[in-house]
Amino acid sequence: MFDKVICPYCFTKFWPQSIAFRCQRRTCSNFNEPDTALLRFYGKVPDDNIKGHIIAPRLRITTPQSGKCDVCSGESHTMVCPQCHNSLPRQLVEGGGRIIAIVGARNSGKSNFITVLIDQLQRQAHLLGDIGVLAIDYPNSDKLSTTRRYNAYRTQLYDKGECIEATATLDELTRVPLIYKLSQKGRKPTFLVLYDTAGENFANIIGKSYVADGTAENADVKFLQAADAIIYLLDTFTIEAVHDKLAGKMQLAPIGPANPRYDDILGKLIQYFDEELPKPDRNRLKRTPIAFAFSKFDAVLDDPDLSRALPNMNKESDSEYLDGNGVDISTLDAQSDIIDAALSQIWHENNFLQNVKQFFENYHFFGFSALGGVPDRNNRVAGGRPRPYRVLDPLVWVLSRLNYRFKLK
Ligand SMILES: Nc1nc2c(ncn2[C@@H]2O[C@H](COP(=O)(O)OP(=O)(O)O)[C@@H](O)[C@H]2O)c(=O)[nH]1
Ligand SMILES: [Mg+2]
Ligand SMILES: [Zn+2]
Ligand SMILES: [Zn+2]
Repeated sequence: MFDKVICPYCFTKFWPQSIAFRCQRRTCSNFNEPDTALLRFYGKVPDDNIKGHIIAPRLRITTPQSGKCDVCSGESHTMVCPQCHNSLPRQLVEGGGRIIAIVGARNSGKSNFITVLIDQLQRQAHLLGDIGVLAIDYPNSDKLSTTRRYNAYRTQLYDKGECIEATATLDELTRVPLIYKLSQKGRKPTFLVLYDTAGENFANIIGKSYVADGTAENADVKFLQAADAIIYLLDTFTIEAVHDKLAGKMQLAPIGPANPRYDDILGKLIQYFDEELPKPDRNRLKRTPIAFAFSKFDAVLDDPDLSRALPNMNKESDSEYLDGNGVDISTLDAQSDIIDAALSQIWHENNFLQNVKQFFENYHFFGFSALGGVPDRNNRVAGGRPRPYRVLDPLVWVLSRLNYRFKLK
């Protein structure tokens, strides 16, 4: 009858009946009490405006609409995770919405992808069918708000024409995803949960908790396990054959510990899943739709030698459904096959392919470009603004796997 809810912050699963609330009445005598769970999660207070007494879960048989404060008796409608106390969108709790996780190692192109993806969704979602897109903002926190943070990216990329560079700082905001709700009439909503972490998190956490002491208590692994579908970004410039060809003209760093291969972390993750996950969890993950999306494809398609490996792919022919005539998923299958063939027959990436294919049962490959060209030395986007190529494809495929109904060809 009920589905468990997955918190998009701490990835704990809980029954919706055991949701907690936050009393935000200023007159509540516990309004200023320290929130130890939130402190533990962030290591410090993420925003002074997030305040109020936590109304603990009670034994209930249905999902409550509100909670009554045990201190001031006021009613609160602000739902929070019973574990980490972050605010949760009501529809995620009540509707059992699904979660699409977008992840990638450092420098895989996440920030630029996210910025362009949301712009494209806002402009083009109608071409896919009646899909609505809505930013989910953190209540009472401008600092953590999806809209504010997205607009900062957007201003940089679209208004100033500057590429977003690899995230350097490790602040508490890297633990707060941008969250968007995708809705379609008659369907449960889907939440896009976008973590633009300073990639080191992704690598180090695995390094520390898996390789060093062998435990699984790390956020990234939990995140992947909890998601209903995954978009996994991979840095095309660290495919060896591509790197060999472009390193000179683009002054790319050598592949090594500071600039690891695109499948470095993925290989470790798969090894971990194979060896350590309990069987039911492993089987669920194996069936999870996963889109392997190679970023920065502009540079590959602009190179006459490299592009020969990719027949029928070129920057001038973007995703077919953008003509408004409907979605034909077989065009995405064809793209996946082209990339699969290039990886196996021309770029000699058989080890990666073997790893993916022996573990995942529901995968697809994509090549996309957020920017459409290589940024110049001053980090300005070629042509002054992004010219995206096949940016929506991974999401469209994943949504088709989650049984979205598109406008059909
Ligand atoms: N040629 C090209 N380079 C890109 C593109 N997207 C990102 N890059 C490059 O990759 C770097 C890292 O991208 P970013 O989005 O910050 O990656 P993140 O660390 O995963 O968030 C940028 O500074 C750009 O130099 C693209 O679409 N085309
Ligand atoms: Mg980034
Ligand atoms: Zn939580
Ligand atoms: Zn109160």
